[in-house]
Amino acid sequence: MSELLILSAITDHMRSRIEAAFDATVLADVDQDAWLAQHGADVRFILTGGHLGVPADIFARLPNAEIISSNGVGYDGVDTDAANARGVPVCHTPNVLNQEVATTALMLYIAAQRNFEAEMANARSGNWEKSGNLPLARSADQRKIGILGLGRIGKAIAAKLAPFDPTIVYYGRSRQDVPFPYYDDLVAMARDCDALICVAPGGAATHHLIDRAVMDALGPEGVLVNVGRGSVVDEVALISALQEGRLGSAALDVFAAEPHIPEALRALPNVILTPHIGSATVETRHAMGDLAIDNLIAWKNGQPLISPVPESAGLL
Ligand code: 8YV
Repeated sequence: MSELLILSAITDHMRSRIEAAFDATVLADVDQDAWLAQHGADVRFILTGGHLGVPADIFARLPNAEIISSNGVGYDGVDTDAANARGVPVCHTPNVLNQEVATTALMLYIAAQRNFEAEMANARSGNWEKSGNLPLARSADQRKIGILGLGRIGKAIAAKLAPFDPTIVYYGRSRQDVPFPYYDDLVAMARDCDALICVAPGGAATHHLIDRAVMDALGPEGVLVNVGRGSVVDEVALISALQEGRLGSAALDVFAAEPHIPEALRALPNVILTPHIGSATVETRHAMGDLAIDNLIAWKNGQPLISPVPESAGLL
């Protein structure tokens, strides 16, 4: 008997909370096929991550699944149509990571703007003493910054940028009641901006939204920051834009086929790359894990889910 099946990596903190509340199995710890054949029908609750979701072949072997809790705000890997078709609600972990991801965006923006990685390398390598200073960087202050995806995290990014006295503008599906000018055309916004910060979710609606035209509009001095999803950026177009100097620089935390980063991208001097660390701190992963588990406990106790995804609204 195992009522909870865990598909994603969990922290020690999550493990101890789960052990106290559930009879649980981590799928990676067992012989998957044999275990699913023997215990699949016992599983009522699923814990997974937003990239992995619940693979269709596994979901099919969990006929009595009642709830999917996805540890992350983005849930593009979770097939919500398949879950809806089976009447299984999905929940995720919004809000608790807003500040952390905003900090990551800010770090990347400043690092790109101020050429921080190359400056650090110039000092550490001893080249400063031999060859002197690098060309001057561009200030991170008083820039016009476009945000793609002005949701909860996008607004936190705007707030964290405030001391840099930026002009914030945004592009998204619709105009919002916010004090920032709205663009209904991403290319036009990119043309007007010094930097574009992408915090858009993944999925079909945002796939390759940042294409060659957007990069060319951002231009040879422009900075592209991506802390949303790699799928939003046309990575092939990005590599050539950076190689050809049509785009100034990019600072990326997310990639099209994680954890793979194309060699051509890694070889470029005008990129800053981090391995999807947007929410990766002890404190924030603790809070995300708690919310993912609290949703499962609420469901088990017959209480309302704390943070269901909008697509599940019809089931609740
Ligand atoms: C994590 C994220 O990498 O929450 C998200 O959508 O992209 C990150 O916080 C991921 O969710 C961990 O499962």
